[in-house]
Amino acid sequence: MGSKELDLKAEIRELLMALGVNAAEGPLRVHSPISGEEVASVAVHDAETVEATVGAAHAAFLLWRDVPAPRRGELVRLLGEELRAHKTALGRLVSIEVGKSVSEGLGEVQEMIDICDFAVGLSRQLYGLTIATERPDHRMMETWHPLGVTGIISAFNFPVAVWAWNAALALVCGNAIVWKPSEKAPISALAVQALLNRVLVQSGAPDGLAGLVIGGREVGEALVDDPRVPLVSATGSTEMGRKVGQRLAGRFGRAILELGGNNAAIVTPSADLDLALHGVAFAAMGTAGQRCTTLRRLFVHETIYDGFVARLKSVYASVSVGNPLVESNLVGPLIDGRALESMRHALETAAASGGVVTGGERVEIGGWPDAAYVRPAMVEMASQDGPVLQETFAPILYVMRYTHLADAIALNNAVSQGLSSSIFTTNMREAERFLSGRGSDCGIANVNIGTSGAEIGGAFGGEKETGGGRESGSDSWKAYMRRATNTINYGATLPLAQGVTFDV
Ligand code: UN1
Repeated sequence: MGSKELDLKAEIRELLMALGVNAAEGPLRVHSPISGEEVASVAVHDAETVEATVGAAHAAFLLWRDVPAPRRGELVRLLGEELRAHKTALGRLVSIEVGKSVSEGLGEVQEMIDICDFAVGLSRQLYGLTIATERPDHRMMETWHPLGVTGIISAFNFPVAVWAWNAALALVCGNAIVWKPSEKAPISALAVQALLNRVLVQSGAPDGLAGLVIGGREVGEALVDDPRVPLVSATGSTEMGRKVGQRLAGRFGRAILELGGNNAAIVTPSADLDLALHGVAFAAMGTAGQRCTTLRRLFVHETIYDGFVARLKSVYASVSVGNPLVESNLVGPLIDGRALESMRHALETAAASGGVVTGGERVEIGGWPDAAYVRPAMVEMASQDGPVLQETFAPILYVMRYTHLADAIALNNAVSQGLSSSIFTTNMREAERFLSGRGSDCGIANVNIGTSGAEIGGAFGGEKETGGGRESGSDSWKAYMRRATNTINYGATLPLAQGVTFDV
């Protein structure tokens, strides 16, 4: 495909038509990172619209919470069907809007379908416990109830899948949702909202149950500050999460924060090195290093360091960088020029402190001077400091050597983020130690798999500055509901707990 022949603007128009989106034009200009060109412009909302959207969502919530959970699951089942039917078009739209490879764009929609399936099953499994009581003729139990309007703030890099994690769970839990997508990816959000709107109508869901608000900071703040929104799930930078978390804490709102990662992998002497090479390559370079789970730090045992790093360098030198719509290209563009600048800055800082940089050059892809393509960079560092301690949202892999596993684990943990981590080893003791309480301190710890590409069945999220939230699978649903403890006395007397007496 010659770059000049690609008319992304026209293709977006066609895709939106195929997906049934009728979006008003407006002042928010959308650029495809594939070409750097403006491909669409969409309308934005203001704080008043947010207020009205939340108001409608709250009214819908009051009705939706009374719908039996398995019936709520039926709505999410229909959403999953709609996504299956439009997987190709939506995946392509995601690829064009944020510059993912075709396979990753489709994978993102698959992740949405998967979480819908999960949530449908979950809609019959919102279990509470029955708990032994200390009093005769009493029963104690927990019940889980719908919480209210759930605000969802999503990032550009997974513009629709992370919304789906939250939306599918929130809806089966009996909540209404209001979504503020990234300003860099409003088109995919409009498309998903159009699909959802269809099934909302089809299933007779209350009006206003799922809202979409587009805009910048003031739109996000209006959502976060609204007292009718008891829970906000926000994905993005640690800086953004700190602000959102503090505003929510000020009004005792709940937060699910999924923020920065600075993920590491350890390659031990017993590792299957072919597998490790593959795992490291995908985790570090996939999605052009723009996943929160991207591998950013690599600790290689000194006895295998030279051979392994040499092989990795040749993979870095040969990986095909270019238009992500061409299937043979594994590394697409950065989201924009600012991302390119921060990558350049990190590499300069690393080099100034003695890091040996391979790659990282800007790559001109024919005819698109405004696009930000780079060759992924590897930086050999003598120690873990400076830019290694920060998350730069770009394909930079800092490589360091280690002697003792305990030191490598300590280095894995010695950053302020705590999302994902891996060990490549065939030694059972090493693997188990890494997974143990004194091993990796991250929310995700893997063996012989890279740091990225988690399945939806597990809880997703991390510790420390990653924000502490958990989304997606396992029992993450509990964060979207409120828990009530119920104690029932079916006897004729009133024994008090803790043996307290109060004879009136
Ligand atoms: C993100 O980058 O915000 O585990 C989410 C992964 C994907 C989700 C990433 N399933 O890499």
